[in-house]
Amino acid sequence: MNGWTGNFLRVNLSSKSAKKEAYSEEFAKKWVGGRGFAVKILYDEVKPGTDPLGPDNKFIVALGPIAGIPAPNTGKAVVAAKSPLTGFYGDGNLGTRVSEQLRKAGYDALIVEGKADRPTMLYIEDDKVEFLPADEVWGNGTYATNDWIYGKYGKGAGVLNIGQGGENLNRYSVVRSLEGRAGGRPGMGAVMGSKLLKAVVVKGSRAIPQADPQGMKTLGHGDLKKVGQIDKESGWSIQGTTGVLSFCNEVAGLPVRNFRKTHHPDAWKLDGERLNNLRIATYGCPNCTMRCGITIHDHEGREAELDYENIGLLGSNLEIFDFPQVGSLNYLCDEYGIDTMSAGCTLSFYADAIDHGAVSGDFKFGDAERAKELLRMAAFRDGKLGNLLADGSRRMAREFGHGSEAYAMQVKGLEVAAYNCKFIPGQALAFGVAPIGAHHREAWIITFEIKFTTRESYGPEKAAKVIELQRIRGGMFESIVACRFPWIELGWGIENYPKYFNAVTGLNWTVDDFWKVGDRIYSMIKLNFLREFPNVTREADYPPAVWFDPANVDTEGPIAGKVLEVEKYDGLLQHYYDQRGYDKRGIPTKATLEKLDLSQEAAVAEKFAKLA
Ligand code: PTT
Ligand code: SF4
Repeated sequence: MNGWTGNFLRVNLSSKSAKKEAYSEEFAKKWVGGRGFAVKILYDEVKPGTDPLGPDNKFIVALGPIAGIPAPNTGKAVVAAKSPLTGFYGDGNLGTRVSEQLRKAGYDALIVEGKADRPTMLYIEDDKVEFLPADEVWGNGTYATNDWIYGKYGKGAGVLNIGQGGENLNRYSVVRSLEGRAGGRPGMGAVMGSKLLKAVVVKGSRAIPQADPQGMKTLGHGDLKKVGQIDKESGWSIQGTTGVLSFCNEVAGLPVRNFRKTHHPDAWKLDGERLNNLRIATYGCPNCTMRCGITIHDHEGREAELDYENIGLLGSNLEIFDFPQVGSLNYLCDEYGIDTMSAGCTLSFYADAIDHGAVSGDFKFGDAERAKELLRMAAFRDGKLGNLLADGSRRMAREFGHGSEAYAMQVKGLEVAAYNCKFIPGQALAFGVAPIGAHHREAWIITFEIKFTTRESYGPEKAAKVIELQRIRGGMFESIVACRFPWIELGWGIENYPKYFNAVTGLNWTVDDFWKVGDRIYSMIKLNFLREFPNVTREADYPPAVWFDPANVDTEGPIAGKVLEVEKYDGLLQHYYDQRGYDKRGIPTKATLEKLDLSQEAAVAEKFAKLA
């Protein structure tokens, strides 16, 4: 089978056993890879009701046909499991050498089952699989763990590891890579921690099977150069993702004070220009000529990497407008291996809940030193407060009561990304219907909404745009497994990706073929949600209630006097369901599932939801 290795590696930590498992070409074409493989495997193998932090959950690292092949930005991997934060399918995408090394070792996915009897590092080298003790680094943060691994295996190995957040089962702990990246926002780090799996190290020495290796080499290397050139000419990576901060502030879309405010006069202190001035080093994922990772000295003098989401949620949203202090918060999240975004939203929720009298406490917006201490408590589950913080904003709100759930900034349990949609209806929809919870990965339509249509509209064109972007971002990029930035940031043509796919697989797909795969994946995630929560339907696709609250309007600025309107949002949601072929509850109809070649899954779904 060209393009795919045709094998998964299944490892059981309880029995310390490993086996290579072949999968069919039909499976490969139906699910493509990455998120497609992960959602299907988890749906088939992890029963509803399974404890996400128990041995029966499975931790998956999944790659796609172009992952690891030298071509624009292919050094990415999907990590997935049943999420301890949201209670259903969760995943993330991070830059790592595992992408190339696991494929060279001969596998397109790693499936980790069971639970080790002691802290363990999984070492994979082609056919060799070893279960090595990791007691020496258990309790360490990700930086020291990385150094320990570097010392043993050098910098060429593919590495995934967790920090104290994952070890202590913080529900939004992430997986980290040696490249300074982090992924798996909905608690994929905690799933590793629950299995006592501290790290995965992979080395591979085989060729990845390709239909036209020479053609792909020429195409891939040439395109890497072209993308690098476009980046240089456009200057995108001078500010990287952080270039968007001043735009968000200008258009009243910045999260400030737990999303209660949408802009701030001090926001310029955290903008991309200032960050670039403070830059001490630049990092990038493997196979990338854009290199968007910008590091600065944090308040304590350590090297900290900052992206827009981290600045928005650990900075402006906490009303901390001091770059080195925001750097420190980001550093601590990376060291502990917890998600900057959920951590930022959880802390901002806590400060807001204190402000609104839902709970008493001593944390105030703007208090960077206390925020550092709270992050530590969340990572270590230190005391009652640490335990609460480690569970994320939704669980905290349920504990606090007093109506605080309305301003816990989350959807389906996953905290909202750094875009304040108080009056950006299309992006509010994008968060509402993002399949794993409020992640911006699936669709980002803010410039379309503000520049190319009207912000006031709740019309079908916005639902159509969300679907178009979900197909590209959440469908295609997450299954072929490549970074979407060349396309989204530099305008690198979407048609290039089928070209790479066809060169490695020998198939003749067009972009349209990927849309069907993307729709199939989204339906599967939806079914995955539904079988866990059969009675939670349309309301699950609503953004946080505070965005609809007239008491929460801006009193000045571009959206003064405006918030989202419930009835109109509901109409927009209906446009989305209609265009997707979902019923009024937001469930794919039988006909939709059949059209997506999911008849078998439809038959099973009939057991927990009557399909329309
Ligand atoms: C992603 C999410 C993001 S998205 C950011 S910043 W961003 C945060 N980064 C974190 C971090 O750093 N440390 C930490 N402890 N927690 C963090 N949580 C947050 O995680 C990321 C880049 C970025 S930077 C983005 S938008 C794009 N995301 C892609 C994606 O999702 N898919 C894809 N095919 N290509 C993408 N390209 C870009 O990659 P999650 P990364 Mg991460 C330090 O994982 O769970 O998906 O959440 O991915 O390798 O770090 O690169 O302004
Ligand atoms: Fe990684 Fe940034 Fe390059 Fe994408 S553009 S591959 S996130 S360094």
